[in-house]
Amino acid sequence: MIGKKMEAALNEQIKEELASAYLYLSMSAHFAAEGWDGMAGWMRVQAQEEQEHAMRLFDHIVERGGKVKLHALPAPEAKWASPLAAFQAAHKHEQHITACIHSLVDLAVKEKDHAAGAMLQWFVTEQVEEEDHASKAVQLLKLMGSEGRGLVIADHELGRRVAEKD
Ligand code: OFO
Repeated sequence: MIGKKMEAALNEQIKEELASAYLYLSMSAHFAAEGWDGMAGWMRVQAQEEQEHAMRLFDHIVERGGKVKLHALPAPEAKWASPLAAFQAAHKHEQHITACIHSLVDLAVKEKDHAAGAMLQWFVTEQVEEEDHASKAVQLLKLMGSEGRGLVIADHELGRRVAEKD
């Protein structure tokens, strides 16, 4: 049986993951409207992964006899000054999510909740990848420049991203 504190904290994290999905969907919509199909696709794959993250937490709560409580999601931003600005925002967002996951691991230790601790280790590893993906995209956009041919090539390159299986 999951403890009340951990249940509440994981419910909060479900909200964070779904808010991440919402943010990346908004970025996808923004890029699609601007004609950057590759970057729109990258963000769409990312949004899909975030929903899967939320469901991992959802299932953990249910499997341990807890109750999932869904919270209201804030409306995400809808416009970014440039592709680089959007990917920098994505990278910053992932750093925030990493901090959330680390706090949850600390709580699992404090509460002696070994089951949650084990489940959360997957997220610790995943966040290394999440930050790396966003940071590599930022690096690519910086290298290729903010306009013209360079950006077209970067868009094509980022569009090659496909959903990963864990
Ligand atoms: Fe769920 O990792 Fe990104 O936010």
